Amino acid sequence: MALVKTALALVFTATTTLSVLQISSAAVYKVGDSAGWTTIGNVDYKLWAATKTFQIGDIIHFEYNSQFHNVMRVTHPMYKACNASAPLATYTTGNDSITITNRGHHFFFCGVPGHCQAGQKVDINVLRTTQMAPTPSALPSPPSVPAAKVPGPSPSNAVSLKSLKSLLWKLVLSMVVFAGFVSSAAA
Ligand SMILES: [Cu+2]
Repeated sequence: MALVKTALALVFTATTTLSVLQISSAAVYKVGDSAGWTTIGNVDYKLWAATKTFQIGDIIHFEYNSQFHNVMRVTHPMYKACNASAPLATYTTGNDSITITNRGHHFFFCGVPGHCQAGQKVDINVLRTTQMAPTPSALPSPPSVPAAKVPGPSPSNAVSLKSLKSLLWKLVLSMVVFAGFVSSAAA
């Protein structure tokens, strides 16, 4: 039975490793990538957001010249109307990191008059589906994204973590099978 215990211990270790990876795989997204948070160059923040898959725990990073811009988190109606009269939160450092803690839409715009109207606004949408626990049916499939337009520089460490995770899952599965085999053989 020592073998079973060893196998179970290995399963536990691998599972723990997986949960740690789950936490550490949070990505940091710089809004607008190299352009940052600006009205210069007509950055398409809608397209920028569409090329990302935001998850809970991810960090949204706004980088801008605080003399000319700011970041306001607002409701959907305020977002649509570019109404900066009563923001839910205001960030003004020029180097603002906002951690996403819940699902759904997170609406941001620049509160400087005219900037939101000029397109300095972004909708960070955290979908219900995750890689680890996919919820079947219920949800409409996410809208297809014209991925070809921008070679989205998705964080490369997230990609390698994903493959590492799938590898670990295979390991866990094989060990579970192994443990089952050993215990049935021992019985
Ligand atoms: Cu601005």
